[in-house]
Amino acid sequence: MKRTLQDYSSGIKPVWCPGCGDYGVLRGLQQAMVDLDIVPEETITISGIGCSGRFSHYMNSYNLHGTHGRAVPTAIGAKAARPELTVLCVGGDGDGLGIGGGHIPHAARKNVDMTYILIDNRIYGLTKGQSSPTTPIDLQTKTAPYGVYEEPMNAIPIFLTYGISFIARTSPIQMGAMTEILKQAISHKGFSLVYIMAPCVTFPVVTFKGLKDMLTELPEDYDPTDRMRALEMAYAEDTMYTGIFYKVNKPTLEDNLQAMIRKACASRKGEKFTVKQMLESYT
Ligand SMILES: Cc1ncc(C[n+]2csc(CCOP(=O)(O)OP(=O)(O)O)c2C)c(N)n1
Ligand code: SF4
Ligand SMILES: [Mg+2]
Repeated sequence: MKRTLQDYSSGIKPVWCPGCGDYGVLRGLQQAMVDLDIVPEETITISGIGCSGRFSHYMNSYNLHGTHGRAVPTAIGAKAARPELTVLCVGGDGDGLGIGGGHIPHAARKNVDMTYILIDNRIYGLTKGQSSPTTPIDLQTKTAPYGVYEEPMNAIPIFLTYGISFIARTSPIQMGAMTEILKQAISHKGFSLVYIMAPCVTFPVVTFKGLKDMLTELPEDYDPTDRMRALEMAYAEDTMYTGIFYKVNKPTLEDNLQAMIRKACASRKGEKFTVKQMLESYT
């Protein structure tokens, strides 16, 4: 029997503020899972700390609500230990670009087969409105009463130079396109990063209306294998492009680990090696 949205919901009622952009992202993700017929029992959702970090409570999957900025390395560990699982990782602009920003290039280098959903509301929502790495310059926030004086981060060019094998930007204001992108990201063999612009309505920096004016879909003839063109589009100043910026196939962490295991086994020429022997070899 075909699964429905309910099959991907934990049944816990979200505590997000009414109108929060995270509701739309959750709905789009669950719809993508219905469409792909993903098995909930073969899925793990790992999230960081933040309002976006609550995702793991609301998904019907194995779930782990980890520590601030550490969702990505936790997800890498989950995939390395259980390669058969669909691994979803969710975090905010603070979680993923601030405290946790240093983990993304390593997930990219390893090309871990997981999907990272980074929800950018340009503010620290959970902790009540401090500036984040993407808060616009001059905006007054709880931590910048005279206005933000640092330049906001433009993350898509950074992700392109990290060599992430699937990079997209989207928003719940483009629900159909966002769901389609999430489907492609989950189906991608390798590290897929879906950057989602979604408003925090309680400490608003971007609004649904503002996003409508700000976002433009990449042109139909856009070639997502052209990294230099992707950089150009990511640096566009007149609009913020959405769609799949870059997509390439390359070996994943799982491919490389399996190859390494085969190499190690061949070098031991069939010799049996117990865990006890291995532990004793370190003493
Ligand atoms: C090590 C550590 N530092 C700081 C915090 C406090 N803290 C919790 S969530 C958060 C920022 C959340 O912002 P973001 O990642 O953008 O998520 P949002 O709430 O906007 O979805 C901070 C600073 C923490 N929990 N742990
Ligand atoms: S504080 Fe902002 S991000 Fe957090 S639940 Fe409320 S609207 Fe959403
Ligand atoms: Mg945020």
